Amino acid sequence: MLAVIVTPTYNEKANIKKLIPKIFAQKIPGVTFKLIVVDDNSPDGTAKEAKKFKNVQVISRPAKLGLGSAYVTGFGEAIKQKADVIFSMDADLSHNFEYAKDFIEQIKKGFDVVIGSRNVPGGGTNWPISRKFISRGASFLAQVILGVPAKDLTSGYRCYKARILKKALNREFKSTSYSFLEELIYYCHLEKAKITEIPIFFKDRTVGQSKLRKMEIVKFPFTLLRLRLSK
Ligand SMILES: Nc1nc2c(ncn2[C@@H]2O[C@H](COP(=O)(O)OP(=O)(O)OP(=O)(O)O)[C@@H](O)[C@H]2O)c(=O)[nH]1
Ligand SMILES: [Mg+2]
Repeated sequence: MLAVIVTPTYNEKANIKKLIPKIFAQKIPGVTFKLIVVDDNSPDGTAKEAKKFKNVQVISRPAKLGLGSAYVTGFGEAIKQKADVIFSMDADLSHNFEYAKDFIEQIKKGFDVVIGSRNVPGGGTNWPISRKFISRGASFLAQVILGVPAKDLTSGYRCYKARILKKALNREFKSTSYSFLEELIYYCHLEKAKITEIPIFFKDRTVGQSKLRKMEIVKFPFTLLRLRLSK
């Protein structure tokens, strides 16, 4: 099984050099891992750092074009390389790749999409209560408005069967930024994907800056409604 991990980066030099060895330290019998880093010309030299490692492909884009569009680029490349399953994960060490075996276990059970969830028993974050509240609220709204049966719809840590991802990506996307993640899981759901969640502990970044803008959070409910009403 070829499992390609796609991670978008913008100014994650210090994090990426720790993340890559942690990814390749994971060994699952019968599974080959490959990593695709989609970097948006990070001024801190993230791309150059990532290129020092083997089994890592770096796609360098000319400018900061958004998280969603970085995923589209990386997923497209993974599909082209005949990946069987495709992981999405952040580069800032918030997502621990030790969970890879739990994701793969669910894929082997027959699920099409596995979400690394902070909102199921055993999962969580070390966020302050205010951010927990925003994240929970966003996931709840997404669940109610989009009708996707999962408790953590804003989580970017996921594993998809390539077949379902390819189908979902064929749809017309409205978002190029963070809400791309909700749009994608919604389209997977419309494609009748079998979706499940595994508990993950999300560790807040300790290095580098957040790229999530406040405006993105404010616009979120409207983005969901627009999505739901258009399909
Ligand atoms: N290529 C690319 N990567 C991006 C862009 N925006 C964010 N990222 C990356 O996407 C991942 C998630 O972004 P974060 O800023 O960590 O977002 P977050 O996890 O919601 O917020 P914090 O971790 O609290 O800062 C990180 O690996 C970022 O470097 C972008 O425009 N282009
Ligand atoms: Mg982060």
